[in-house]
Formats: sequence, C-alpha cells, structure tokens
Amino acid sequence: MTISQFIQKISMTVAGTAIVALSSTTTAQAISITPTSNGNDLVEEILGSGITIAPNSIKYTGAAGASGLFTDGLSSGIGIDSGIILTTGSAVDAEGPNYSDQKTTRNGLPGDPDLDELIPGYSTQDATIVEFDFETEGGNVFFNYVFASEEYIEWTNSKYNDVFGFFLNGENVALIPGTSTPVAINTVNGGEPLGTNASYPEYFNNNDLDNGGGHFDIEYDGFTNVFTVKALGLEAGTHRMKLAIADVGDQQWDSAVFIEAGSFSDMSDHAPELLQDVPEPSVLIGLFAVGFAGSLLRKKLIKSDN
Ligand SMILES: [Ca+2]
Ligand SMILES: [Ca+2]
Ligand SMILES: [Ca+2]
Ligand SMILES: [Ca+2]
Repeated sequence: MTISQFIQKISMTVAGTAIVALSSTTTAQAISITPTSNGNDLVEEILGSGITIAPNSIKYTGAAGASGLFTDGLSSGIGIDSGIILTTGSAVDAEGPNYSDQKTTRNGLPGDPDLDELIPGYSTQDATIVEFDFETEGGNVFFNYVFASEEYIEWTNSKYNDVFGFFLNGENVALIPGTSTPVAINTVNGGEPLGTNASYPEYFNNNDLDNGGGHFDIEYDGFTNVFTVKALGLEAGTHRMKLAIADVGDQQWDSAVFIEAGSFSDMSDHAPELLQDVPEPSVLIGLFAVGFAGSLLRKKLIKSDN
C-alpha cells in the first residue's frame, strides 16, 4: 500500500465514523427550529427595548410550516444565536448538517408585489410575510438579520433570484451596508462558479458541498454576514413594518431570513456577534466527512419552471 492509498483509506474510515458520531451528537449543538406561524409569537420573539407593538396589528401570511423560532444559531456559525426564521419553504429544513444542494418545499402560494418591485424583471412566489404596526420611543429602529439560501452556489446570477425585504412604511430598509441595493441571491454572493462574477463576496459565507463548503452545520448552501437594519429619525406615531421573503422564478430551492431575538429595538446596543467561530479541528474532520459523503450521494437536479 502506497502512502496515498493509505491516506485515502484512512479518510474513508474517518468519514464513515464521523457521520455516525455526528448524527448522534450534534443535535443539541447546532441550530434547532421550532415551527410556528403564530404572528404574535414571531413578533414577540424579536421585540426589543423601546418598541411598542400596536394591539391586533400583527398579520402572518404564508404556509404554516414556513416560519419558526430558532436556537443555537451560533453553534452553526450564522452569527445570531436565537430568533425567528422566515422561509420560502419549510422552516425545519434549516437544520443541518447540509445534506442537499436543493432542499425544497413548494408551498403553492403567491408572491408579493412589494418584493417584485425590488427585483425588476423577476417575479416572486411562495411569499412568507409578517407585518405589524409599532411605535418607537427613541425615534429609531434597529434589528439584526442573516439571509441564507439553497440557491447558492449553482443558481447564483440566474433568474432564481430569491429575495426578501423589510418594508418600513412601504420602503425597503434591508440593504447591503452603505448602499441602496436590496439583499438577494444576485446581489450578495460568491459568484458562480465560486469566485466568478461575485457580488459583495466579503459579506458571503459559502456552505455549498460542491464548492468546498459544508463546514457550517446548517442546510443552507450559503448565507450572508449579520446585517443590521438602521432606520433613524422616525416621526412620532405609528409605523408599519412588513418582513417578507419569497422564491423567485419558481417555488423551489428554499431561502430563509433569520432575525435576532430581542433585536427589534430603538437602540443599537444589539451589536451583531462576531461572526463564524472557527470550528474545532475535530468538528472540521466530521464536517468534511459529511461533505465528502454528501458529494458522493447527491445528484444535481436541473430545475424545471414550475
Ligand atoms: Ca443545502
Ligand atoms: Ca444549492
Ligand atoms: Ca418554496
Ligand atoms: Ca428558491
């Protein structure tokens, strides 16, 4: 046996062992989802200081399984530990490890006209929306979020440009920092193939099994850094917030937005956590093994327009 044959064999053995170990031990140490489509529960989870929600103003639009609460997000490296998740598919499918390149739930729901306007030339489907009226004590609004998707990497810069928006009194405030550009697949990515025609790649974290990813214990193949919404100097009185996400081009390949618990506040003291703790070496071996096995098992599907 040559040295390279030996290394290959050891790798295969480690892969098999690590998959078994991971499946039995990572449940409590990776992101965990509790589905709910109860608008009151979702809004209460993100509510922070200085904000008052107007009674009976909360409205949820979307599939029952498309949203939920999450915990242990930091363990999965998304930079936010707990909060709410809104998806274009099934919220529980966010839980890792990353087994699929195309995790999909078709909810058979329409899109949203406000989201359509963010991405001219594209149309949305399977929208999930939480909206409510609120007042802010200090005149400002801040909150922290991460966008994630299965569309990465293979459908980057295509018509499957999944998008979300946080509409404050009708105006989208979920923007790439320092720009007026909405956050979507085609505006924040690492390129396709990875490294080619990337857009703000400094804000993008690759988790795609076909592109050296899989180190983050979450199903999504890529996700943004933690972004902070900042809306300053609002007039006194009631304002409307609409949090919305949708598939684009078809109803397939889920996308999600994570919003930090307690961060919807009139103060900026909910600074984003430092991003992406480097996994321990032993964890890396296990995650590499999962990625390796996954790349053997998966077959890339061609999307059909439905
Ligand atoms: Ca995936
Ligand atoms: Ca993918
Ligand atoms: Ca969908
Ligand atoms: Ca999609």
